[in-house]
Order: sequence, then structure tokens, then C-alpha cells
Amino acid sequence: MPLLQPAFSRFLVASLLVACNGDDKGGDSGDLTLPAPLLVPAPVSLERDEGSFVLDEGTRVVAPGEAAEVGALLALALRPGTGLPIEVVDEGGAGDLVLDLDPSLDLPAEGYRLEVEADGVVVSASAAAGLFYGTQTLRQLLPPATLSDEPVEDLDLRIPALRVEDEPRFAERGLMIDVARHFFSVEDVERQIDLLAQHKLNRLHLHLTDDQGWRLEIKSWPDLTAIGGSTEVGGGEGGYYTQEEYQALVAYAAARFVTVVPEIDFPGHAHAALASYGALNESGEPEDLYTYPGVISTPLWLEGEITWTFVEDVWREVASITPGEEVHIGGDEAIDISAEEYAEFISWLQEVLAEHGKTITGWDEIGDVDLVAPFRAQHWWHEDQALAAVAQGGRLIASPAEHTYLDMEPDDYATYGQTWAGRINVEKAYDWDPVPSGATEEDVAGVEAALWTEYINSVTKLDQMIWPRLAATAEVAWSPQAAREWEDFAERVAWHGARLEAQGVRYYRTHNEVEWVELEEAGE
Ligand code: TNX
Repeated sequence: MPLLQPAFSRFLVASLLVACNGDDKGGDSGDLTLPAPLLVPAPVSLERDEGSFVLDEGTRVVAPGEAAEVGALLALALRPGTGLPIEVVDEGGAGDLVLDLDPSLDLPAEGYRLEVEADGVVVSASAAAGLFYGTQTLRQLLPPATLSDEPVEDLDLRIPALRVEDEPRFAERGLMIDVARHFFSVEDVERQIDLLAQHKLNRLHLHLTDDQGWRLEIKSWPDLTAIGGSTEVGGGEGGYYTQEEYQALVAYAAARFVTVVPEIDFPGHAHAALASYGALNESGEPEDLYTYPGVISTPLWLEGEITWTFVEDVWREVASITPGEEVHIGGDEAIDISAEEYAEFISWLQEVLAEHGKTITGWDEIGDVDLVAPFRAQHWWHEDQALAAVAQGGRLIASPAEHTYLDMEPDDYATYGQTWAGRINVEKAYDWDPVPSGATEEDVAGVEAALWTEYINSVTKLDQMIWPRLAATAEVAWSPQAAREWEDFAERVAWHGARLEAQGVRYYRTHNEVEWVELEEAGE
């Protein structure tokens, strides 16, 4: 397999930056004529060199063998905004963007090395995921306008010469979207998946069921969607994913190195199921559909034998369309259920899912139940329960409400959103460490932000609440704690706003903390 690489022998390190920042922005630092790239999330290390690589009509993506899919995605991403043909080929070298997938490289699967010299660019990785992340960094080295879906005239397509070495701090980095309170279509979710992947996030947790709606087809219990999926908060028409649509979504995500983690939330939050089937209620009569925003958390009828059969049926189907090992069983806010009944249900469910080859994640509350490791507790509010999970060998997904709950208002100027966990501006989303006191780095599997959607009833609001705060979460999850500093991030995220704008993301410009950069000002 001939793989020509540009020579990197004359690698002159003109400046060394841990993480990356804008210290030498503005072209006044010796020979470095281009501003330092303002990358989000910050890489582990970035060293600048003199000169630059120029993308032009002849630039190709060289992506042999297993690098081909990542190469195709890179070309697809670069063509519209640059207006360049960017062919994908198997062989090449000088003047090209070379993707080098070499399993013998001493890099973790999601790590990469990116080398830019005047005569070529090489991204190297030991696995396709790392290669993909290297290409996401590469995209951020170009002007933000290149991220738009139409060519912009007179763009400066120089990439500063540099070398980046990078790998994530945490293995799990994600976003939860509650599609139960308000339903969002496959296209709306896929658009967010593209954005997640650009931020090196690798997990999308879908909260598929709640009191106000049931959003995934279950073939053995069709009224869950026919009735439970027929509305949403506010009484709108709701919606649901057929299993085929859901599988297509999972595949779309997988192609971008994002794993979809499905959540079916039991034994609380079960109102939509109880409204769909009379038989699931002690009375034999279905509940009325519930379309208000307030949390009611109607519990399953655990005395009814049919309830356990129902839960088994649901999970058999969901497990069968979940390629990943992890599933989310919910388990939060099980009001009106005794601790004993709760524990019996959760440990039984862990066994049921183990038979399907699945490991479970649940909200904090499952930490009090005797479980079999491995399992994960998603820490949102109850630190004692999260630490109880750790004490019995569980690992944490860090989602503390005061830093990661994207349904909270971003600041006092916001016109909608919740405040029970406080207001979360970008600094608040950024300035925290996912390792709680009493736990170690190894106890934390990952970091996830959560968008609950009681008050999020449009795609614009989805954008505004997720962005730019999720960019902060992405850096919390990816970049080394020691290299993170708010002042530095504030400058990078300001510039990053232009990248979001170029893609039509209606991000919320928080007040009085960041000097947001307009796309037009973001250097062409
Ligand atoms: C708490 S967080 C909930 C959700 C609500 C959210 C609103 C969690 C596990 N449960 O049911 O949507 O607060 O902020």
C-alpha cells in the first residue's frame, strides 16, 4: 500500500503551546503570519511551525483502505464551503490531505496526530475514530466560513503549519436529548449528531419515554406509539420513530463515531405507557394522556404481573435494535414506589438486560440498589447515591445539573428555560471538574450534558439551549483538566460562535461573559 507522506524532517518548532490559545494571534509573532488556531475542544498539545499549507483546486484527500470512509466524510465536509473539488484517492502525497490509519501507532483509538507543513497535511491514527477526530481538528484550522454549505468568495484557504497530538480525557462524551416531552424528527436529531461529532462527542443518549410521550415503536405493544406517541407537552401532535427509522438514526450516528444510548425510563415517568394500555393499570382503565410540563412521574403498577411481561417485551425489542452494549434504564424519581419494590425491579431489570448482553446505566437513584458491576450511574443531583454506585464498583457519567442541564436558562436575559439548578452560562458549563470529591478519575466513565424539553418546543430553541454550552461540555470531557482555563476558552468559544453561525446554528450569545465574534468578522 503506497502511502506517500510529506517529509517532516525540517520540523521547526517556533512556538509551543500547551492546549491552544490565541496568545500570538494577529500575526505579530516573528515568522508566524497566520493567527493561532482557536480550537474547540483544546487539544492535548499544539506546536506551531513557520509557513502554511494552502488548500487549492488540486488538493485531494488520500484515504486508502480502512481510511476511506473517514476520507469520504472529510471531502464531503470540505467541498461545499471551499467550493473545491477535493477528490478522494488511494494514493498521493505532496499537496494532499493524507489520512494514515496505522494500527501499530502508539495512540489510543480516539487519539490522533495532525501534521501540517507547506507541502502537505497528514492525519495519523491507530483507528478510524482517531482519524475522524483529526479531520475535525483540521476543519477548524480553516476559516469558519468554510463550514457553510455554500462557497464563500475570496476565502483565505491557508492552514498554519503545526503539529497537534491529541486524545480524549474521558471515553464517554455526550448529550442527552429528551424527545419525550417534545418530539424531534430524525432530521432534527441527525443535524445535532453532525454537530456532536464535530465537537469530538461520541454519545447521544435519547430519552425515549416519559409521562408526556412514548417515542419508539414497540411492535408487540403498538398502542405505546399509536396512543402514547400521539401528543406531547402543550398538546401538539407528538410523533415517534419506527424501529426502521431508529435503526437508520443509529447507523447515521455510528458512521460519525457516535453511539446512540436508548433510554426507556421505568419504573417512574411511565404515564404515557399507562395511558396507552388499560391493562397496565390496577383499575384496568387507561390513564388520560398527560400534556403539561410538570413532572408527575406516574409509577408502573408493579403488583400487576402483566407489568413485568410488558417491561420484558419492551426491552427485548429495544435490545435487539441496539448494537452497543449500553442501555439506559432511567430509574429516576420513582415516587410512590417503596425502596424495596424499587430495588427488586431495578435488579431484576439488570438481569433481564444481562441476558440480552447489555450493561445498564441509570440515573443516580440506582446507586442505592445492590447491583452487579459493571454498570453506570448517571450523576445528576444526588451525590450520595452516585458515590454509593461507585462504592459497589459502578462508574459514573457526570451530568451534574448545575453545570450540564441545558434546559436551565443561560443567563438573566433568557426568555424561557428552567432555573431550579441555577442559571448556566458558558463559564458555568465550562468551569468544573467531572470527578466529584470522593471518586477518582477512573470512577468516571464520561461526561454528558442533558437537554430536557418540557419548554423546548422548536428547533430554534433546541439550537439555542444546546449551543454554545455543549461546546464547553465537549472541552470538559475531552481536554486535560490542567490545560483548561476559562479566560482562554472564552476567547476560543467566541471565535467558535462564528463556526456555529456558518452552519446555521442559532446559538445563544450569552451576555457579559464572552465577546462573540460575528461570522463576517471571522477572517476570510
Ligand atoms: C429532573 S433529571 C428530571 C427530569 C426533568 C428535569 C427538568 C432527571 C433524572 N429527572 O424528569 O425533565 O428534572 O429539569
